[in-house]
Amino acid sequence: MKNAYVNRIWEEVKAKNANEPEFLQAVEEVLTTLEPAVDKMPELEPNAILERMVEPERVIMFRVPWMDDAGNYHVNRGFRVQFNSAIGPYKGGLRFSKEVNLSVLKFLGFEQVLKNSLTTLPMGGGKGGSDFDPHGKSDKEVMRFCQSFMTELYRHIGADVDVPAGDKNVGGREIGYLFGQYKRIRDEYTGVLTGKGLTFGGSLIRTEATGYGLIYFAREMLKVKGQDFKGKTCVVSGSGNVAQYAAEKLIQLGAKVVTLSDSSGYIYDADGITQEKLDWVKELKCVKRGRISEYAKQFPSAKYFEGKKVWEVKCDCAFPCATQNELLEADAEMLLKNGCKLVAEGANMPSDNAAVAKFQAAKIMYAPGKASNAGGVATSGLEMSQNSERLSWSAAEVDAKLDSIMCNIHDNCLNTAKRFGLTDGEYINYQAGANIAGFVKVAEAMIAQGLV
Ligand code: NDP
Ligand code: 2IT
Repeated sequence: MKNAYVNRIWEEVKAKNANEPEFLQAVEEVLTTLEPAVDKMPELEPNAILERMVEPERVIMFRVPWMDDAGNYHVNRGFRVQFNSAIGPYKGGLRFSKEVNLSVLKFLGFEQVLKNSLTTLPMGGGKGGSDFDPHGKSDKEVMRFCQSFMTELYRHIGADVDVPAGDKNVGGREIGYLFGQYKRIRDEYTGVLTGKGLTFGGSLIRTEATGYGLIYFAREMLKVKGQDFKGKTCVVSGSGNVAQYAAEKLIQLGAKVVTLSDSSGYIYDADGITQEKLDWVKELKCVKRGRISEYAKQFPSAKYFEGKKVWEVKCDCAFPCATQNELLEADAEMLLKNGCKLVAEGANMPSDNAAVAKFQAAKIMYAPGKASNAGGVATSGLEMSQNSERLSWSAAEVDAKLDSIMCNIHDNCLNTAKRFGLTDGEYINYQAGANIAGFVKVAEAMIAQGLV
């Protein structure tokens, strides 16, 4: 890194957080692209803005004891990382997964600060979760875990303080149990969580929002080049919330979606996944909580590849929608070799920094998750607005707002890239555009609010 201030911060972050690889990866990705902005903003260093941007305002860590159906006791670790509240209450999801630790949640919280800034809505950034894995647990076990988790978390959150939502392995079922326990302990009915059920304050289109928003963003990228999705072959990884609705919107826009995956392997459907097949997947994943391999048993046009990743499939566009570091340098090389021209991230940090470097060097269209997956949290912001005014907007109204927010984010990334000379002919560096646009707004708010 050439800028002396950026370089100093990077060395300090590495020294202080040496045992947090995911957090370091996320910070490095951002710092390497911020230099053009930092060069032009001499006020950042005397205000210690970068120092404060890389340090969470508060980290809460707690014990979560719970009992399984057989009466055995278990203890998991719970977290909430309240990263930055310069532009609004902390906002961000909860992840329940074996992989959850401070490094993972700090990377997610750090990304969330910039992502929420891009949404144009007044939301700070936070993230939380637990190393509890709901796979294979009964509904009652999940309920008891969620109640115990909230029995500590409730004192740290609130509709104007910190508003959690779902993330990996935290969907409608978990949010329902968490909300019920919060309401019971606090004895108040507020929009303290988003992603709630439609009968108790949830917003229409929140379930669809991350996946739909991703495809709205990618549609805008194609539009810049005079293209659209009709007839394009698309690979999608994951088969959870984000993947399902990314695939759905792609199908609606005329693309041919040929893959879905989970952590065991992927399915390739040569005929393309139709809405009917996707409805079957939704039932499989959300109700039966089954594995994607079952798709190949159900539909003869599909094959299942155990232990493999979707990136080996020839495609025009790729949408990583599963998890961090699922798309590495060799995967990027494979995609490029097979002619892939667009990668838009539904997951958070799915491509590692070496893979991103390959996309940028090849000058394909590449959208970083913090811009292209921001539709989920943006619609959470719309759920907060509806809860505050005690009203529910129609699906069409929320979807139109989501679409317009994604267009705004796209244009903001594009125009910021142009302003800082990060375009080259047809090529647009959306990654740097997103990081700079997200960062500058938060930095300006922090400077205005003094040393806090
Ligand atoms: P879900 O839990 O609904 O789905 C996750 C999917 O990814 C599952 O199919 C899961 O399979 C699969 N998966 C998990 N780990 C791996 C792995 N190592 N390799 C391949 N597949 C894997 O989560 P979401 O869809 O909500 O989240 C997916 C990503 O999108 C995450 O990175 C999340 O942070 C991000 N995101 C989510 C938003 C939201 O609103 N939900 C908003 C913005 C970003 P398995 O069952 O085997 O674990
Ligand atoms: O990563 C994310 O943006 C989310 N998991 C959604 C967060 C939210 O508050 O809706």
